[in-house]
Amino acid sequence: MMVDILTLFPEMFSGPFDASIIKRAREKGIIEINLINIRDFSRNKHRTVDDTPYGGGAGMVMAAEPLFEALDWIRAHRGVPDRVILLCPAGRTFNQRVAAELSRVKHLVLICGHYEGIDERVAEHLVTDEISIGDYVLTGGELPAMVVVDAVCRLVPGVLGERASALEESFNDGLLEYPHYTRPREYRGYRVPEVLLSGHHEQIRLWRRRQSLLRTLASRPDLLAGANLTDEDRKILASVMEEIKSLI
Ligand code: 4GX
Repeated sequence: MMVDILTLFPEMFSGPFDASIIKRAREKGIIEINLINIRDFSRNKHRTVDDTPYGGGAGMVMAAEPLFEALDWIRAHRGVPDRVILLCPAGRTFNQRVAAELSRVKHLVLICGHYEGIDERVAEHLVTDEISIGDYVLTGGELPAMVVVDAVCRLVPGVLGERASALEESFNDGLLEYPHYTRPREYRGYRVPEVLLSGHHEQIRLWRRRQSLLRTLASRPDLLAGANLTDEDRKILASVMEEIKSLI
């Protein structure tokens, strides 16, 4: 997969994309991430990329020209991208389903906006998708771009190890994770649940599934509606509900 990121601050990306899993995926050539400075496509002598808004008002607006020029350059040198994504508060909210969808294409372009916003002609004639990472206001589109690239790239085949990606496929069925423990079995008097030390694989599986269901019910009940529940899960949940009824 190729990801071209259009930004005024390419240096912001060095940390997250040069460590851990994304670093290894880039080294292996599974993903190629290119940082493109929008300022390089400004045609005026001061290399400006923003201007005052038509109609007046406070603040500055990112001009259309450098972004259209940058997209022309991308099309000429790297081919026509599958998606041109603008990170902005008005976009559809990013989630795992959107990440999975984007992980199946070959070439993404992400545009990171600044100031009060971008000349509307960019959204109208250049952008295919507008994405928001959530309802809060950031200073620019760079952090959202990092979030999107991280979540998308880990789903590209070969980026995670075989074990991790098998887990990703089959496992939690839209539920929260069960709690994890490692050595020692007792730390400052805090003990690891006995069942995990028992070696009874079936009991451990049931305990973990019940923990996933309990956690989801307690912290994110909204997820249960979209979860992939088995008959066994429904039985576990029914017994949990009976237990709650007996308490009240
Ligand atoms: N999820 N922001 C972008 C500037 C801007 C405004 C309009 C394009 C159009 C955000 C978010 C977010 C603040 C990034 C405004 N760019 N982006 N920026 N939340 O708050 O994606």
